[in-house]
Order: sequence, then structure tokens, then C-alpha cells
Amino acid sequence: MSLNAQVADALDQIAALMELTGENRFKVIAHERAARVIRDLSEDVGSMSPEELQSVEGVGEKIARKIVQFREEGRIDELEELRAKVPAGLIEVLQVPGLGPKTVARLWKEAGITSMDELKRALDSGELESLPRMGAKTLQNIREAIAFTETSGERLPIGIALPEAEAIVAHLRSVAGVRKIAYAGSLRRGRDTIGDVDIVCVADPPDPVREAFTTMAGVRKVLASGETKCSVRLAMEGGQVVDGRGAGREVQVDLRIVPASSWGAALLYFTGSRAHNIRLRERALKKRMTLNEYGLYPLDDDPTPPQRRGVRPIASRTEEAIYTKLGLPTYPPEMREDRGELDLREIPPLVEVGDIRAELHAHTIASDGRMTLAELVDAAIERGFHTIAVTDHSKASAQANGLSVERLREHVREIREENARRGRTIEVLAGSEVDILADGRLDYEDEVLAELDIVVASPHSGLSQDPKKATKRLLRVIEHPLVHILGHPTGRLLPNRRGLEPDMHEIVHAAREHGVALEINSHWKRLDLRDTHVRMAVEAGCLIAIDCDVHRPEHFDNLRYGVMTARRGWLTRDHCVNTWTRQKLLQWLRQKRQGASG
Ligand code: DGT
Ligand code: CA
Ligand code: CA
Ligand code: ZN
Repeated sequence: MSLNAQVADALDQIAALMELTGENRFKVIAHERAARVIRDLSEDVGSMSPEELQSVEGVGEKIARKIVQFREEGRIDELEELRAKVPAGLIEVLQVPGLGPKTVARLWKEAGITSMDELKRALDSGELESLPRMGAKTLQNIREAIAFTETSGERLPIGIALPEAEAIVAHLRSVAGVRKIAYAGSLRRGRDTIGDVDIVCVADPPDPVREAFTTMAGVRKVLASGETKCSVRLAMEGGQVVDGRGAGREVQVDLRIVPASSWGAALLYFTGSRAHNIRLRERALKKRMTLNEYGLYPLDDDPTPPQRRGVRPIASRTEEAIYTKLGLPTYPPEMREDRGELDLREIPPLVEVGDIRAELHAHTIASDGRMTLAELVDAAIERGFHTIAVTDHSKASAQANGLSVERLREHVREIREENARRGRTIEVLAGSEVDILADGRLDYEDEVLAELDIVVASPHSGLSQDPKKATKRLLRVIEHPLVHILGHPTGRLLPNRRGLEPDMHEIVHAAREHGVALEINSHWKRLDLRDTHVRMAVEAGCLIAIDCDVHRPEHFDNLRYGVMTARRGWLTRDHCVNTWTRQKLLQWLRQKRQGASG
């Protein structure tokens, strides 16, 4: 783990423990914020002076001091003190989604619960029932929250959750009374993994949609069915599961039914992120306004929420109206992460799916793809692309039927013929996805690579290498004059394989210097580069390729996941090679080569 990640984890722990000990809310938020900022920071906190640390947004003098102590002594006094106050087993209890710090603190102080096991035992024995203000319903919720963590465990990849959410929204849209409906939450923000699915709707009357939601196909359990919020646990082994990808998994889906006049405010609130929402509320307060899920209201001293007093909102019907009244641009959902977006005067021209005109990473039956060369080219034409690069695997990828040099040369001849046959309709490039060996050498000799139009170099093995070796390995590839694109740079697989953890700061700067494009692999299992890496690359001025790593025709549909990841990293059109004209793209591919020979 990088030092930044370690520091961020330590700060997060401080925040969690502070919540349990009933520390001031603002201190908790300050530590959470600092943790997030440091996790995303492109610079290494190990090499920053205390002054530089303090110049980081969200890091004040006190937190800077904690960071300095952590890197010098590997500990933080305050964290140790908090740990001494709180039983270690409670941390695990705190991590159960749906179990808030207030409840956990009560369980601890009033019932002496200090670990998950003790909590389960107490639930079974019925002893918690005698606690004041701990009703049967609360206890049932706690039981279900625990059962849910145990069966679902990890977060769902977006590629599983998004099609499921779209199907639910489409189903509910046709229900009587439903006037507006959309998914929100992390799904709308395009995060790579999803904790639960959030849906917001306007329905009048609300009963039909509530009924349809709680009885739809796949519902395993109805967790709540109230006036404004319904919640279900959904099994993902229904007809909506695509090639078995969600089978056996369960996901929680929340439906909020909101008044038509609050649509924009509700969508904004439930899209989040929580951190972005907090920023918006702070900004509202500075302008003597108050923001909640019902609207943006003038600030007054009345403790009753304004919507209950019939106060007329300043804005509430659309997200745009609310942002405008706050003096802000309407951020695309992917940017709403409190990663500096509130400091922008205008939104950069972020890349969109419709901007993508070329696929530069695709496989055929020559290696492990399912399409013939002609089928692949047809599929690319159907997508409206001007260029398709054929990049089958190299010989080291034996399990993927990688090509020997002889087979590669024969393949290249066929690709060139295909290209000639297609005339101006589409450019078919002869390339390779060449394996990066463990030491950073490539799987074909330079003279072979020089015969190709495009070289994508990717790591497929040796992915648990230590970070220093990984950095050296990838730098060697970036410095290789014949490489155009570094494919799925870390090799991570969601949700479990971490992949390489190179020093991304060095990687992006080298890539920028050598004119190598870093790939965002759009397959929802990869999304590698991930969003924070994209942001670093964008800040360094790197080129980025967004590719689908096509093995089957439907893989082209994964493009939207890659594009969302790109947008989360603030990638603009001009730095994305797949948005360029055919001429500009071909010129870049050739020029890099001329730079190599000259
Ligand atoms: P997830 O489900 O873990 O992938 O992440 P989200 O972002 O979908 O989070 P979730 O489902 O807990 O809540 C959906 C949105 O609702 C969240 O992004 C912001 C809003 N929200 C939920 N709880 C709070 C809260 O305590 N404070 C604020 N300000 N917003 C919240
Ligand atoms: Ca969610
Ligand atoms: Ca939720
Ligand atoms: Zn690959």
C-alpha cells in the first residue's frame, strides 16, 4: 500500500473512532475529508514539507502534524489514544452498512457489546430487548444488516449493477402514476463498484409504484415499504442477468418517492456523493440559505424544517436551478466527489460516448476472441468507428492462444488485405497486444514490433510484484520507442485482484514525456486505469486511450463504463486519442515511430 493510502486509512480510523466516542461532528468530517483528499493526491505525502502539506485543501495544521508523525514514527498519538478508549472489535461492527455510529455507540455503552460475535450472541439471547429505546424493529434491522453483510460482502461491479438498475427503472416507468424516475447514488456518478442501488421517483398516487417495486421479479425480501422510502433485497439470478455475471449475488435497492416539486433537490441529494453534498450545504449556509432533499430555502432560526412550514423554496425542481442559485455550474454526476470541482469556474469539455470514433484494442479468433476478422470489422463499422485496431495476444499468453511470430506475420498479411478490401469505409490497423514480461521486456523482438501499425503493451502475469519492481517494469515499457499504448496498466480485476501498484506519479509523467497513451480498459471487471489514476494522468497532460478490449461483439457496449471512468478523472476530448479524426490518429501512430527511427 502506498504511503498516501496508509495515511488516509489512519485518518479514516480516527474519524470512525471519534464518531464512536461522541466527538464533535465537524472534527469527524474534517478527518474524513482529509483522508479522501490524501487518498486521491497525486503527490507522495512522504516527500512534502509540513507547509506543502498544509497547502493541500482540507489539510490544516493539526492534520498536517499527524501526517508528519505517521511518516516519521509509523503511528499517530491521537489514533493510539482513541484505540485505547474503544474496544478493537467495535470497528468491525461499525463497518456493517446500515449500522450507524450512534447505534453502535449505544450497543457498546448500554449493553457492553464490544465485538461482532458478542452482538450476534446478544441478538440471539434476546437481552437487547430490555434496552430502552431499542424496539423490535430496530433489532430486526440490525439482524438484517448483519445477515446482509455476510451474504453479500463486497461491492458490486458497475457492469452488474447498472443493467439491473436500468431494467428496474424501465419496469417502474410504465407503472400507473409514475411521472419521473431515475437511478441516483454511486451508480449515477459512475463509480467502478456499487454498494446499493438508489432510485428516485415522483408518483401520484404512490401506491402502485410501491406495490410494483416490492413485488417485482427477483425480490428476496422487503426491508421497508413506507410512504417515502421502500427498500428491497434483490437476487440477481433472474432474466436480467447477462452471461451469468450476477448469478448468486444479492443487492439492496432503495426507492424514494418524492414530491414533484422536490424532484431536483431529491435527485441532487441522493446522487451525492455525501462529501459533495456536504460542500453544497456549506456553500448554501455561507449564502444564508439551507439545502436539504426537499429544496434550497432561505435561512432562518426556526428549528422546524422549512418544507414542513410551507416555506417557498428558492429552487427545488431541477438540479440546475439549485446549482445556479448557489452560483455554481451544474456538475456532471461523475464529477460530484468533492475532488476540487467546487473550485472550478466552468466545467471542462469532458469526453462523451458519442465522441469515441476508434477502438484500438480488439481480439479475433486468431487468439482468444470470438469474432472472425471480418466480423470484428463489421461490428466496428456498425458502431460508426473510423478505425479498428486488431491486437491479438502475443506468444507468452499461451492460455489465450497467443500468436507465434510466424502466425503474427500471416495475421498481419490478412489484416492488410482486409483493410484494402474495405477501402475508405474504415481503417483496419494491424497490431498486437504484446505481453509485458515480468522484467519489463516485451514478448516480441523490436524488428517484429516495427512491422506493426500499432502496439498495445499490457501486463497479464506477475501481477503481485512489489511496487518498486512494478514501477521499473512499466517505465521500461513506456520508454520503449515502439509502444503506443500501455494496456490495462495495473492488471487489476474487480472486485478482488489488486493488480500492480506502481508509483503512478512516475508512470504518468513518463507517459507524458514519451507520448505514450495510457489505457482505460472499459471492461467493467477492469476499469484500469481507475478514476483517480485518470485524474493524475489528466493533470500531468498525458494522452489517454479508452478501449473495450473487444473479445465478443457485446463488449463494445462496455464503452460507457470506460467513458464514465474517464469523466470521473476529468478527461477532456482533446487528450483522448479515440476521439481524434482518422488523420490525426494515424499521424500520431506514425510519428511516434519516426521519433523512434530518427
Ligand atoms: P454506495 O451505495 O456505497 O456505492 O454509495 P452511494 O454514494 O450511492 O451512497 P448511499 O447509497 O449511501 O447514499 C446515496 C446518496 O444519498 C449519497 O451519495 C448521498 C446521499 N446521502 C446518504 N446518506 C447521507 C448523509 O448522511 N449525508 C449526506 N449529506 N448525504 C447522504
Ligand atoms: Ca448507493
Ligand atoms: Ca442507498
Ligand atoms: Zn489484455
